[in-house]
Amino acid sequence: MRPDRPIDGLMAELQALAQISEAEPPVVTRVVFSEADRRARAYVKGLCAAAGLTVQEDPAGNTFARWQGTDPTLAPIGTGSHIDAIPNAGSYDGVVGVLGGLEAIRVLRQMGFAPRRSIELVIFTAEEPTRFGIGCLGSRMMAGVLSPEKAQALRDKEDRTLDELRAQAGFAGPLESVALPPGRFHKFIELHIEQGPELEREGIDLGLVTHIAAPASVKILIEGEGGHAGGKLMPGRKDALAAAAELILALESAAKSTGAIDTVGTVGVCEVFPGAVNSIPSRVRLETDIRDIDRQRRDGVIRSLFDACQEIALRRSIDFKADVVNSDPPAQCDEETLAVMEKAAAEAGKSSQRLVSRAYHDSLFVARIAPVAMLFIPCRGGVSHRPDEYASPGWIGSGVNVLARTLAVLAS
Ligand code: HGY
Ligand code: MN
Ligand code: MN
Repeated sequence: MRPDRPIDGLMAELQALAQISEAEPPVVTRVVFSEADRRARAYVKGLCAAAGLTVQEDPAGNTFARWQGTDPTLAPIGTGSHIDAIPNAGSYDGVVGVLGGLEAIRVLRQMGFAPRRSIELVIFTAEEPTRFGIGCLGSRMMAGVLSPEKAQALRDKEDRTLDELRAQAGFAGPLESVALPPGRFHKFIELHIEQGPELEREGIDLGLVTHIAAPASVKILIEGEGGHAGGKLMPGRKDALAAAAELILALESAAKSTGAIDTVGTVGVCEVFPGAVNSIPSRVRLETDIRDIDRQRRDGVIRSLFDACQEIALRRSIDFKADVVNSDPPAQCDEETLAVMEKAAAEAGKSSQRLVSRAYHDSLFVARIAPVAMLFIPCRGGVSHRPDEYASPGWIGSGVNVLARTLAVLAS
């Protein structure tokens, strides 16, 4: 089979989708349930319908575009990713798996392939944590990892609920129906940019993911004492931001000292109150992101973070409130699918190597209900979650080519 037709059409679609942003292109910001997200969903659903797929959405906004197989009694092969994007992001994260997955389906249809198992393109809602502070909202609910009650308790920064926002975006129906039974997919494969430097540095065309890192997120509220920056002398101050600074460095040192390069710790959100230059910070809100491919090591860093909170609180007589938002196990990918992908890459004349995913993905949760695999393509300089994120047409074409071959084998 030679599913390596030119992908000019796909590249144009990627560019068109990148223009649908809350920010000035080339910056992509597309937070779930925002006006840009709704326009992006409409655009992609239009492409799926034009490709002859049957499109359905669940009450949380997960979208399923199905190519009916000859034997509808068999569980489908799934592929897909997300189209929401964090603030100040790029054009390829998630989108390559959605539009590239659609392109793989279009190539197979054009070649007259008739799948025995249906092939389903999935667009997961809210893969990014921006809106509600937790990542993979749609796939967590699909896998039954996040209950409807817990999902409905979430709030965004304007204190809006999931129910409110999903209704405004046109999604109704009980969230209970989002959870899918184990075996709903026979196999699930996600095409994604690596979001790391390895493939490009080694000159390898494709990454075959063996494990997906275990993400955790901890929210911390630090309560000190405000006051006049001039009148209140240094002795006896309860400066919440100075305490936060110590905590941020404590997290960095805990992540660096596990003895493993796979442990990472980041404080990506730091909100200071009252935020006036001449007023001592009385309250600071931090959001931390802690990951590792080894769950024990990752949990050790969370424990060190809590210990540091206690020690700093005592020494500075301030209060800390720390809550674990999520601390998920890593996922092991499906060996059978890995072997099919490895063979497909070789037949396509593409080099491939096995590697771990340091980013989390919806496949981390789909893995709870189906065997999953991920196919990585390089991204320039390993850069992601930035407007200069870039994947070349050659890299994307290789990914689509090998994904199409893999889908054809698994759906036969
Ligand atoms: O943060 C992540 O790993 C993913 O890109 N949302
Ligand atoms: Mn991302
Ligand atoms: Mn992603």
